[in-house]
Amino acid sequence: MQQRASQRATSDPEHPANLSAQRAAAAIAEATGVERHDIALTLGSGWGEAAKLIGETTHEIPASKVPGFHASQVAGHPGTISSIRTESGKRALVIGARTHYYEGRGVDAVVHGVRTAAACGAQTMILTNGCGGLNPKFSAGMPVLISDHINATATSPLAGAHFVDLTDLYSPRIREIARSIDDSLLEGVYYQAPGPHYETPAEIRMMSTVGADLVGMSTALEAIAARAAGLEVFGISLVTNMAAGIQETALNHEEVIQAGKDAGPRISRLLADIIAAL
Ligand code: 8IG
Repeated sequence: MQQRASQRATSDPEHPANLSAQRAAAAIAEATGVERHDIALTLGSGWGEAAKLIGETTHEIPASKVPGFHASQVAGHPGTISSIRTESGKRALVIGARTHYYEGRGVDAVVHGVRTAAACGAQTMILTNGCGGLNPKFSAGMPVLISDHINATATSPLAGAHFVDLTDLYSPRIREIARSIDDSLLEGVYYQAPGPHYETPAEIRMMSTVGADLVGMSTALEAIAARAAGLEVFGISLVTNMAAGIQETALNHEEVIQAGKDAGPRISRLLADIIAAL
C-alpha cells in the first residue's frame, strides 16, 4: 500500500519537509554565492546582536525571501538570515528568524531552520534562546549551557519509524570547549513548554521537581531535528528572568529584551570565542 507523503519518515530526502529545506538552501546559496555553510546558529530572545563578533557579515537576507521562513512575530528577533565569514575562513549561517511552536504553523515550520542548516552543509547547529531560570544558582543576565532537555510539547519533529538516539544530544565536546573559554559557566536542563503563556508558580514547582533548571518555548524540538539530520548540537540559554513564583515580580517581555541588552557584550564575546575554537 502506498504511504501518504505526510506519513513517511522525515529521514527520507523526498519528504516534503526536506524538499522545502533544500529549496531554502538553494535560495540561500543563490543569494549569498556561498555553496556550503559550515556552522549554523539560531538566535533567540536576547541574542539578536550576539552574532556580530563572529566575523564579517557578508550577506543579509530578509527571512521572508527564503522559502519556508516567516517574518518574526517576536520583538527582539531580527527576522533576517545572514552569512558570516569567520576570521578562520569558516562560513556561519545565522538564522535570526525562529518559528516558535506557539505560532501554530506546525512542527515542520519550527524545525525548518535546522533542516535548512543541514541542507546548507552545516555540521554544527548552535541553538540559543532566552529563558526563565528555575535553579536558584542562576540569575537574570546569566548565560547557561544546556546539558539536556525535557520536551514537554507532546510532539516530535520526526515522523515514521525513525528512532533517534538522544543520549548526549547536547555535545559534551562543545560544552567542554565553552567551559575552557569561561570556567564560570554553569549548565542546566532545559524544559520546552509549548507556550505562549508563561508558567504558573505551581507549574514551575512541578518542573523543578522533574529536574528542570531552565524553561522556555523553543530549542528542544529543534535539537531533536538537528540530531536526526546528523548535526552536532550546542545549546546555550540566556536567563532573562527568574521563573514565575521564583522572581517576585510579574514576567514581561520588556525585561527579556533588557536582559539581552545588558548581557549583550558578554554573550557576544562568548559565542564568537566558542565558534573560533570549534
Ligand atoms: I525569555 O519564564 C523566557 N521565555 N515558558 N517561561 C517560558 N518561556 C520563557 C520564559 C519563562 N522566559
